[in-house]
Amino acid sequence: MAIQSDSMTRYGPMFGPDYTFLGVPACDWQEPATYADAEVVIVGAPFDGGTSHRPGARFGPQVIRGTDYLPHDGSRPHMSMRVDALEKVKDAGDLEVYSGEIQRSCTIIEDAVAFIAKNGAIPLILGGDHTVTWPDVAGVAKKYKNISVIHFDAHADTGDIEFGSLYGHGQPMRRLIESGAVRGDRFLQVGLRGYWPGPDVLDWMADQGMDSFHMSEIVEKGLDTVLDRAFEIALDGCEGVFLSVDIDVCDPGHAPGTGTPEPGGLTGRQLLDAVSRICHELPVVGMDIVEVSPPFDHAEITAMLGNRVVLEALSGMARRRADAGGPPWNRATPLLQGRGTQQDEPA
Ligand SMILES: [Mn+2]
Repeated sequence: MAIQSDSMTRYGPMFGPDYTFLGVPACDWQEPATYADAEVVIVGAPFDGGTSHRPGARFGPQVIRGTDYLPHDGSRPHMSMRVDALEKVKDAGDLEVYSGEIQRSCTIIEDAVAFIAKNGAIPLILGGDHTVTWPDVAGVAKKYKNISVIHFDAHADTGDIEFGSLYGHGQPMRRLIESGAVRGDRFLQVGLRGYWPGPDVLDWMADQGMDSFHMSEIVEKGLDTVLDRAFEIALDGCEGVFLSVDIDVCDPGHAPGTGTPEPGGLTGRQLLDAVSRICHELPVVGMDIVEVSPPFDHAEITAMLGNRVVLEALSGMARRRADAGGPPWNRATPLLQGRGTQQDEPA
């Protein structure tokens, strides 16, 4: 069904007060002039109508935007990377999506994401459950013909029909491959574990040429080795990378506030490092973070991690931009090297 983009308006955060991601300037996704100077446009997709178990991710955008103890002043200089994560970021608010209408909501999200991408910004979508990655990636794929996807998750999300439906948070990756939006052999998955999906779905994934890294392989080889391999595949003949982060890739001890927690995952530290590396070393053209479910969170653990995943991604992108115009930054650079008033005073 066709939803006209002009039927949409900036809604503001759909659940809660109307504030932007840590105070960055607001923009209107339908008015490209309002984000012409931005590299990244944040947009909320507060949709959790595709959940198979615990809902609540519709409240994700609100907490990801605001869970931070520092002033929400639209500026976050990264201590070691020496760039301001928020310098070229604007926030378009939440799309008006109704969790009871899955296809209509997905169409609204895809239209907005495609429009933002075509107008030159990197869409960064705050979910919402993982259903939204189907329209997120499909929207970005309308601009870039050849994209690869790096997908952090406990679950493969490659189910075919679940609960009698083709659409839900367990199936977006299958829909993306079947529709031709992304090639199966350019689909990288990191952090899989638990007891779903079953052998028939794993057979289908193998037939598509997917590269899916189970936690046991990550533990055996090390996360950096797995990422190096994923980077090679992701860059092979691709114009850009879409990064999709399901917060349940982390162990429930690090991210309890999520709908389908699975023990034995990554640490928060590992996820932040991986996201930072990806956004610094790869041409990321779109990103989403999904499955943060505040009603199941404890002490804002998951909300804080979600906020930092976004900040580390933005810092990595800002550092990539800075590297292009000057001496590249090195992860091993000591924090205080080259700093101090004596070195910094103009001649
Ligand atoms: Mn998922």
